[in-house]
Amino acid sequence: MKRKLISTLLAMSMVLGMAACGNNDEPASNSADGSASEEESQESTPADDGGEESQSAEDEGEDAEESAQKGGFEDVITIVADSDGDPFSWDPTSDKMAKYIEENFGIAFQQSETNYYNNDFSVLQLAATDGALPKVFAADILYYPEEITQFIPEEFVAEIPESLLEKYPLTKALLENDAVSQTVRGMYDGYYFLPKPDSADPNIYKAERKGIFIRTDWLEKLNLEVPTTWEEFYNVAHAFTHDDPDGNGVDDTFGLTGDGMGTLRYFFSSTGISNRYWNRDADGNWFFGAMDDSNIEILEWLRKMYEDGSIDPDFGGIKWEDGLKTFSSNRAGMCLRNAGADWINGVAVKYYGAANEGINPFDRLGLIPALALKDGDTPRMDGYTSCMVATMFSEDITEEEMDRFLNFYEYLLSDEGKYMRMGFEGEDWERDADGNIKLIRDENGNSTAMSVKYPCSTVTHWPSWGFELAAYENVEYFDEYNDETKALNAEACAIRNQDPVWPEIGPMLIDDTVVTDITSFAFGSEYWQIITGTEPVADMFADMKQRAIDSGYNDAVEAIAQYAQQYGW
Ligand SMILES: [Ca+2]
Repeated sequence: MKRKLISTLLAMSMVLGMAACGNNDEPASNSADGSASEEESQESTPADDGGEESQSAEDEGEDAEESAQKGGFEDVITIVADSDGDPFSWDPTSDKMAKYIEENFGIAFQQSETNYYNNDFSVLQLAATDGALPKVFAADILYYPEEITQFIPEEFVAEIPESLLEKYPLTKALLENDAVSQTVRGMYDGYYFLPKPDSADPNIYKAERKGIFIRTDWLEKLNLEVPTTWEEFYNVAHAFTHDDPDGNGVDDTFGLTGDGMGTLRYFFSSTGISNRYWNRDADGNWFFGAMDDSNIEILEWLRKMYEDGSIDPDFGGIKWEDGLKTFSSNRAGMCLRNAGADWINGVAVKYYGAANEGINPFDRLGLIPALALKDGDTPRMDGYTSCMVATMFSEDITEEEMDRFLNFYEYLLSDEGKYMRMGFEGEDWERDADGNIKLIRDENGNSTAMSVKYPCSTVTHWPSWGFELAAYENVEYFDEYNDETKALNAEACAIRNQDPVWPEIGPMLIDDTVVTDITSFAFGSEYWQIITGTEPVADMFADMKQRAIDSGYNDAVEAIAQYAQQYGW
């Protein structure tokens, strides 16, 4: 992800309103794909708000092999492009993957100068106003809604004709299942981008990939279970702090560390409200989740934890590396962090495992994937709405070029094509008799370093950041603890996916100062002040709300209501 963005977003990570894909950081280890994005993020909700299952990946895959044309192109079209990944280079004489794409899909890609991965969005915006956009480019629409609110009405980008989409059922299904695409279609009456979600398979991560890593060996020692409610969470944190879970006779441990309120607020969706985003009540009124009084109950539990000394005193402003360091040094029993398959493996191997040699980290680590408000309630996590990258076409792309690109994109979505991001079958990976994908390793045990062996390989990344491959249980993806990682991830997803809390998409796409000005109101640090405060939680919460209203909250609500009326949200 974009390095410059990271600092900006860290500064913004506790703000209201925007998609706030902040707290972006170094990806966890990822053996098969050097460019895994780690986005604290949002992701495509099914357009129907999650009510219906979409077609399974397998079914779609079978259709795809017929829908994408492979081979039979008489010429090679060169398309200037940007994939929102490491800049690629293109040399079919030395890069087998580039050669393969030219031969089978009739495309040669040329890396654009806009190079969004390493440049500010302003470079892309300038190219847009100069009529110099690359034919294909990708950038984060939820960071930069201008891509929608400016690029589409000013006709910097081309509409994707529905007649073309008819040829590509997987691509069409992806658009139809993507809530952001559907919201934009409702606003501008057409498809103007291809979504690049974190996972091309919407059935894996229906909810945000957040988790609280927990020491299961400590739980066992104290005869406790992995907590599922806020009260149990409180009790476990208390026991980890006061009951000597490591059994050394010294009072030297505590309950919770992690990466701060920005992530913890995802767990507030136990209330049924998305704390970090805009919501609508039963009467259709818009409200920002962090303003809702239902949060008081959770803040009360956290206040008690703070008073007990069972939450890291630096939690409010902690950096994720420091939280992981504390956790890995066996001082804290729980650690809040991103927790998709990639991060589960990263925490277990790169952090906990590296600091505790000679043990299997999965003998000690479990995961709290979501919490329920009360006993008997379903644990809930925010629905995954994508910190999503949009792949767009410049207005001067020809229909033939777009068709050629869409054909390649369709192939990448197919069951065969999606494994191209792991290289080639028989060379970089192989399929065993049971259909499991295994990495082919050299005598030192190393699998293919994609960006080294195939310098063009980021051109296979348009359909997603590849998190589906990290999650699929039948795909070997990690060098260490592959099976343990996938099993724990699947267990966590099964809980989070039960009943995600879906935030509203429309307000994420608003580019209006009345709404964005209120983003300077820092709910994360306000919440931390309440947790660490001495006045009653409810009083401090009411005081916070009043100050948010004084800084323009009601105007933002009204503006959103107007946009909602205009666009039919
Ligand atoms: Ca101890």
